[in-house]
Amino acid sequence: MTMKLFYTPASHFTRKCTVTIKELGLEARVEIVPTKWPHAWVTETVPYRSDFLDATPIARIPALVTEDGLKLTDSSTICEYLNDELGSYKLCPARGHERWRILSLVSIATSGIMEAQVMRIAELRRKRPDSKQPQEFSSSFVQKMKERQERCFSVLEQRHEEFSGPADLGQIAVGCACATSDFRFPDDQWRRTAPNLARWYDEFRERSSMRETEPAETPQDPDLEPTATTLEAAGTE
Ligand SMILES: N[C@@H](CCC(=O)N[C@@H](CS)C(=O)NCC(=O)O)C(=O)O
Repeated sequence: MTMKLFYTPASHFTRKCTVTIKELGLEARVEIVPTKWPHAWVTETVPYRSDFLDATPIARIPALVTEDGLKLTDSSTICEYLNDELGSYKLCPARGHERWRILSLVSIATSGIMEAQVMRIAELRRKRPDSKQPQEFSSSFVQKMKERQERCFSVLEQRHEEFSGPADLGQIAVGCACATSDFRFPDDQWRRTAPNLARWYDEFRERSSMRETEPAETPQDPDLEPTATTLEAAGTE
């Protein structure tokens, strides 16, 4: 049985996994299962494919079903599984200072920048179905997320010399986070905050694993727009 990775091309969390798969040469062992999301996912439980729900009760992508039937969610857990169990620790050693140094970069990129990016997008799309306001977002929340991103980019800039070695899980996560700032927030000034990091990223993005996984919009599926029944079941107003 091949592994199954539930995926959309817009998700930077999922891209961490697809870049890791390519860097480890595991493409033939993974079936990519595309998912389609209506924009309503931001505030509502939307209809999910049954195989996706079977793979993850969290209903977030990425989700990986392994060859022996383990169900893994969370991009960092999935990347560590691929590296540790199938990749002979090529992208992060099994233990010691170097492992934790690399994983500290993964956390800043994932729990810091990527989570802030997705929360900004979600907040900007917030709207109750019965609202007369075109948008209902909190400017201060959006600003808070932006400031979190800026702090993380500043720290990565201070650590830019750590990015000179061969590709590792930290570089992959940071590269995917930089890419989403360019893709979703082209007016952000992260390159000014982190000029040395930006120089590294402009080289890193030329790797075939990065070029072959460029972000694109999640396909929309009108058949997956929520119905009154699904909203009621989810307790949504
Ligand atoms: N911590 C998780 C975050 C995953 C996540 O937030 N995925 C987003 C897509 S980029 C998602 O599926 N959102 C749907 C939802 O929250 O309902 C990870 O690293 O994988």
